[in-house]
Amino acid sequence: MRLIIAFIIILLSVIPVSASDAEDSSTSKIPLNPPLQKGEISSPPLKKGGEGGFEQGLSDEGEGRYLQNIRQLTFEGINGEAYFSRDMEKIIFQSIRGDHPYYQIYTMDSDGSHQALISGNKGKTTCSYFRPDGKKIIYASTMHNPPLPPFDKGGKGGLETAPPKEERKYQWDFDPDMEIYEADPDGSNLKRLTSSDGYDAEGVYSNDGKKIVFTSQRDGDLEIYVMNADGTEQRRLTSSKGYDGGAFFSPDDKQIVFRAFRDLEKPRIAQIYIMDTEGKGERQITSAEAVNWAPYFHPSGKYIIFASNPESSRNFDLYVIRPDGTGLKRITYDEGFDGLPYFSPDGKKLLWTSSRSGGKSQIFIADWVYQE
Ligand SMILES: [Ca+2]
Ligand SMILES: [Ca+2]
Repeated sequence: MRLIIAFIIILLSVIPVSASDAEDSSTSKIPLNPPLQKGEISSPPLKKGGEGGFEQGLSDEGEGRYLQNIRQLTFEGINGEAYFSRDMEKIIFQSIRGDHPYYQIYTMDSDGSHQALISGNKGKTTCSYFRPDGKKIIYASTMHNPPLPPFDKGGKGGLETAPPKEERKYQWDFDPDMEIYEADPDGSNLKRLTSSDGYDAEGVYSNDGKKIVFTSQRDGDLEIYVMNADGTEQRRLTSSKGYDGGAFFSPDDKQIVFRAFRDLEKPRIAQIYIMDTEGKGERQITSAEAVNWAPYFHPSGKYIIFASNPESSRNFDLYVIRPDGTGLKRITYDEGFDGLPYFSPDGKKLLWTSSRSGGKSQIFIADWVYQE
């Protein structure tokens, strides 16, 4: 799902990140298409709130139209991909912190308190999600065949398992040992739901809790699959070349919104698509030449929020668009990364991952005051 690991890998692998790239105006000024209405992008650039300003609920006038009372919920390590429980009491997310070299799954209260590791420290994990009844969670993990810890630069007995960076630069890294697990909300009672020869992750429940939509590479290409919530009846929904993933159900569970990197000639381009839950009736709803990804329906069903980087390969911001492809509006204006958005079940709050506080990505929450 919205898979921050995959995202980072995409950045490292298909988007050359270098100083010269950042300064290349030909790649940093890709216009949105259809073009934004002037009034929609004319708000002033973000004024930084100053050190720690986000705790004070400061936001710029552009963002302030839609996001109020912005607060940073995580401060330790690298954090991302956060989702509410249905009762909005809890948030589940992934983090690299402490002695854990890879992302692990944590929960916290919705005010950022009581942050707790629930995935242990075995292998890599990603893509966690609450079942709507709050009694179970899912996440993806390599725990059945965990990689050795990464090279310890301090020379304290760590093992070098990863090839040098240069060799990894253009490599897709979808760990074939990544499988989807179910657990109790405290991480106990683990049950493995997938066992395919290939990456399985990006799992989310339907709103009725009966299905899980997920991404798998079991058939060679990265495709979207659906299964019953107990792991039975796994079947494929997409069959186009390229990375189809990051799927979520619509509020009525009749549609699935996802993103796909389908243009193999232009690996920097991803688009948002909607299909029905049988994989039929697929239609593309974005068209900007950018990485349009991490889509999620507002609980009203009236619009979809997603992340895109039309101005610069490095600056992702949040946008909304209607399911018919109209009504594109920009939401965030920070110069850092803003992505992986997720609405609270009541539609009144937004969780997202941002590097706006400087440096590493963190989880942010705001009041969502958008009027469709
Ligand atoms: Ca595919
Ligand atoms: Ca941004």
